Amino acid sequence: MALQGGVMFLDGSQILQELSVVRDDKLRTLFDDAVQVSPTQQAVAAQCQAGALSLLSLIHSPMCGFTLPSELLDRALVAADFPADPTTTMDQALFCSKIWDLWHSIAAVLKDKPLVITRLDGTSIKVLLEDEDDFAMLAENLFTELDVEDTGKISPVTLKAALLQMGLEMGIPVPSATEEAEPLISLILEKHKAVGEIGQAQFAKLLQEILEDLAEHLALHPIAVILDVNVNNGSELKKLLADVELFSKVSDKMFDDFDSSRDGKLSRNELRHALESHGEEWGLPARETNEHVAQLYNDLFSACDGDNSGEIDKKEFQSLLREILQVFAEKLEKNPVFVS
Ligand SMILES: [Ca+2]
Ligand SMILES: [Ca+2]
Repeated sequence: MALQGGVMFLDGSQILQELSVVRDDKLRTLFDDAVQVSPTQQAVAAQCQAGALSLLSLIHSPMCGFTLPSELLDRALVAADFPADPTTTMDQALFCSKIWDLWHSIAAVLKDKPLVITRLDGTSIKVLLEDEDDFAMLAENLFTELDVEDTGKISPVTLKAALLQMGLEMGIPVPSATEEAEPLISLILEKHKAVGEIGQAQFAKLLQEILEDLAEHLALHPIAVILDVNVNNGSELKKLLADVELFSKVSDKMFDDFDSSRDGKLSRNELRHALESHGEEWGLPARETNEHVAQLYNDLFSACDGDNSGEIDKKEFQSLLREILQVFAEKLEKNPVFVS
């Protein structure tokens, strides 16, 4: 599992790796568990999904308490042709093979749309508390913001708002990121309940106690949260490249846009105009910048004009575009780009 700056990158390869060592008897045990939980045959299928999830525990992930987003699981269930009807009965062999398919589907879905996960284990909260000046400043700012009427007193219920405002960035589990946040925060706030309105000093003291408690709890029971970032790992590009028909369409559409004379050929000028008109959005240097850049544009034309006819036809354009996009796809696979 790739660790990048405290985040984990779940792209399905971890599941495939673990599945390669899962033995049949593990799957059969899952079936037995499912039957035991619900002895009736009809209920077995309903338990299959739970069984499938419990396979997560077989996948030795350092992430504690991580569950797949239901939307992702639903996609995988459909892809694996997993019986959606809870009255479907499955025997052991079918159950095992379906679970197996489901996990491969989950890996495939993750490959398409990897998840970026971070682990809240109280470390960042502790770091924050260690620096007394920083913490005092934070508490003061939060208090000022919450004291909207500027009375110097706030209701203790606003402590929750303070925590939410600190948010994931400071290592606080928030309900928008994890289901575990709400009960945990309620539990801890309940322990540090204040009566009546509180002033700034008391607010800072309470907040510190709450954070200490929260950090301690997270250290014992870390929570994995999915970060709201998209990952471009080149898989979309690869799909485009693999789909010959679609790729042709995309390439021809681009070609037609570039071919202003509509003669089905790109002249040197047409390619130059096309690149220049998109230059800024693509981050290309202007052709006039210097001789070296002008040469680059010439070289690109020559590279594209495979038969040296002085013009680029659709086929030549397509093969160059393919080459360029392939390089992008490979680079993105090695170094995915995170987009917030
Ligand atoms: Ca033309
Ligand atoms: Ca040519």
